[in-house]
Amino acid sequence: MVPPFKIKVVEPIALPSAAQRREAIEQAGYNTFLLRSEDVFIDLLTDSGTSAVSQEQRAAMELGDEAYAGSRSFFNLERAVREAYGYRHVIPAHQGRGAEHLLAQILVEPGQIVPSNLYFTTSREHVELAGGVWVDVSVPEASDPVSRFPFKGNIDLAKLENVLRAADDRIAFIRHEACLNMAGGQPFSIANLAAVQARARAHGVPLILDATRLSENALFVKDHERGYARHSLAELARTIAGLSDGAIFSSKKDHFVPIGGLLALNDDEVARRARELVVVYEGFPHYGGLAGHDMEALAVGIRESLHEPTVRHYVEQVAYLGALLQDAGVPIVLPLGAHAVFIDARRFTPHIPQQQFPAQALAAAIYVAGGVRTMERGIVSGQHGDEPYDGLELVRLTLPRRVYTAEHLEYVARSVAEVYEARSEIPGLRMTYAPEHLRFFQARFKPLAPMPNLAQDEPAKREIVETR
Ligand code: P71
Repeated sequence: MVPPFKIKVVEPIALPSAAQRREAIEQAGYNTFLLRSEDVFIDLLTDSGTSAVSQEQRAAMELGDEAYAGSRSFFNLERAVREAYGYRHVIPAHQGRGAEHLLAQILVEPGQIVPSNLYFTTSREHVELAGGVWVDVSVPEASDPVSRFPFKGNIDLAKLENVLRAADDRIAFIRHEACLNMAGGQPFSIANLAAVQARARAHGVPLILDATRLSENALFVKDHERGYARHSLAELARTIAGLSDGAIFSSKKDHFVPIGGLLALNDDEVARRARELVVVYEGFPHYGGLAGHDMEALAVGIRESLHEPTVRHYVEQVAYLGALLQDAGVPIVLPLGAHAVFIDARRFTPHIPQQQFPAQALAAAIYVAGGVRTMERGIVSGQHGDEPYDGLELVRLTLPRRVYTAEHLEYVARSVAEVYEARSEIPGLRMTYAPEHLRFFQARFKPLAPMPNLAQDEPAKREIVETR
């Protein structure tokens, strides 16, 4: 699909030399989070806060009301959230995890359970810091990288019912994540969400959405769930949100803002407690850690997130990159999800045992080969303490929205294909430093054998002109 926008402001990028890349990844402890962005050519680390803002967002930012309390920009944001999703109470937060923190502090008592589809790192951490216990109730297809099931974001209703029966009065809330990040970004169906809601009601338990990437979930529903083909994304977003009691949003994704998050609720008492806590951790309830201009950009971004050509173009970009990688024989997770192509490191580097961090090693190798930054989503991110882990072992190539062109994606695919040719030479890693919380962000590694010389400066790459 031809992009439904044209580019007006650009940021120069350049490929560092092969020697610089090798030096940079070593300095970064073979952790792509620890690279400097100046050492990165194409940055597919995350779609979080990295999207391009629109001219309408920039114009709205000029009108930001920076009043500490009663900011006009807050009321604009509140109106946008109510119109798009229908929630009654809107509490801004500095980003998604700020909202997760408030929610966990309010709803989770020590020993209580949060059933959820798979996990998200920060969501789980906040539940556990509040003394809660995370229980996975995802469908089995979510953890199967070769299953073509289109709704890997669904909750397994039998698993959920078992948890609810066994622990009726110890359930804090049910968490249902849109475009399930750790599975590969695949959606839930509205039918599944409605069935989860019915069970939540029957047991008197709140159902909270992680509504991050809700707009792409709505598009997948429109395209793949029977009965919704004629619905607009706006109608679908209202329907989805209307099946829940509340939501957290990391607005840094499909709301096109560099910073921002939301806690949206229908229950008056929960919202009152959230407003009590927001002043302790985020700021006055009329800004929650955001500037007035941030809230203006977010209000506009929420409306843009329901513009079908914009969302469709993005999802098709992901599909395009996925198809290029498949053509090169690279094993990826299917079906393709919302925001990223996930390489299956177990099949890419079968010679590296999981204890030697194959996805982490592969992400480092991909950087060295072409200056492309990706993210490990395997044992480093997923293992909890000393618990055994034999889950997914993936490298995520995440697309910022409205940022890269088809040529960038073709370069990425060529670069990964080169690594695939030399895959047997990629060494495993050993971890030399592991922080206590969310270790993947800052852990450090050393290769168990020298990294192969993947970093050729092939002619196509050398043509790139240094601009600074
Ligand atoms: C992503 C991120 C950002 C991230 C966070 C933690 C580790 C690595 C990267 C953030 C999400 C998310 C979902 C479903 C809540 C958050 C937290 N994703 N829910 O995918 O995907 O939001 O980052 O705004 O605090 O790169 P926050």
